[in-house]
Amino acid sequence: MKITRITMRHLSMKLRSPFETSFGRSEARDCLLLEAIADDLVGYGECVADRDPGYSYETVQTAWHILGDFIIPAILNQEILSPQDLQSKMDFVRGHLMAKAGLEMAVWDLIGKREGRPLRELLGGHRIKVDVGVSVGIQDSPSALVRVVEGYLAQGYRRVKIKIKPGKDVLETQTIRQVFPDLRLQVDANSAYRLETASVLSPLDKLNLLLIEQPLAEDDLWDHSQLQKNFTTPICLDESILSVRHARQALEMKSCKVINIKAGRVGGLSEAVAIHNLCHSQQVPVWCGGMLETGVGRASNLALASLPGFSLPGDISATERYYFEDITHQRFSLNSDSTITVPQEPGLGVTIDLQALERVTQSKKGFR
Ligand code: OSB
Ligand code: MG
Repeated sequence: MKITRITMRHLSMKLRSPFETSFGRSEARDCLLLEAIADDLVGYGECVADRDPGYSYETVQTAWHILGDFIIPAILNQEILSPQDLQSKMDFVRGHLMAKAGLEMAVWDLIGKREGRPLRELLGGHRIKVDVGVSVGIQDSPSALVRVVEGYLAQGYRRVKIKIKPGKDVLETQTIRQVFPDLRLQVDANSAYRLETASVLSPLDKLNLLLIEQPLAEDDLWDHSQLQKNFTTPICLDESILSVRHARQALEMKSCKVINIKAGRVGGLSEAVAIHNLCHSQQVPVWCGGMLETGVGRASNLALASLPGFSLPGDISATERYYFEDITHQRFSLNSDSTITVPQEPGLGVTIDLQALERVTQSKKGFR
């Protein structure tokens, strides 16, 4: 296929409630939406870089620059044979994996629409619904946290992740465990500790957690391997895994026992599937992480999480957990068994509410 036109938009969507992690607090979620036209088909892709460089060095503005000034000019009107072919055409750009992943998603959507097949099927997924959980931001007090978790349990979520940071970690997690003894519970530190300071987390090892996510630095595999030796609870890596090579090295070094896969973080769905395949072949559990996506990115996450190796619930929640209004006509809701149904329509399986899209568009740029 040849992509003849692309529109790139900077979106800002107000969150229903502020989301706080160890790297900061946000009231709104920014991202880029790519609209790619090939023949008479329109494909969409979400680039999950945020406004601030807190989770990753990439931001909406770096992605805007890399896509607009380098990647889009290089691929426009070129024959693109497959997502892999697109990746080889983007190879001249070092890093900037979220920018690349956003465009790759639009190409997957176009391929699915051209072939009349849902993304789930293109990726090799079989599940028609996937187990999900909710990621709960840092709250003002342990009792506030209990109330928020209670609210999500009342909505039907059966797995909860709580964000932690130094000073808001052990007491918070112990409190939740005490109030909800059987809850499937995990924590995420987003790189807030160092090997020397992570010993404060040792009481967590007695709380029957599913996993402890990304306690140490984003560029560190070695110290995670040292930390994992002191914990029975599996360490799960998020920020540290940017490629299938990192995943292989992390497993060889025993830096983790579980991997969180986000297509945006690893440069796209192709690399995400490769990491899944590696882990699946070694019986290493993986799960689908989230980046507070719009309906576009959520559809992509659901398709990815339908692959057989995704054996733990994903950070994929219902639309209403994030936004009052979304940019897709489809709103995702939680089934009574704490699952969300995977879209079945061709490509991502979502259609865009153009009026809603205009309301959240901060700026846009067209290429042809
Ligand atoms: O570390 O998993 C993370 C959101 C933004 C950036 C990083 C993370 C998160 C989440 C939210 O935990 C997961 C979701 O989309 O529900
Ligand atoms: Mg994480």
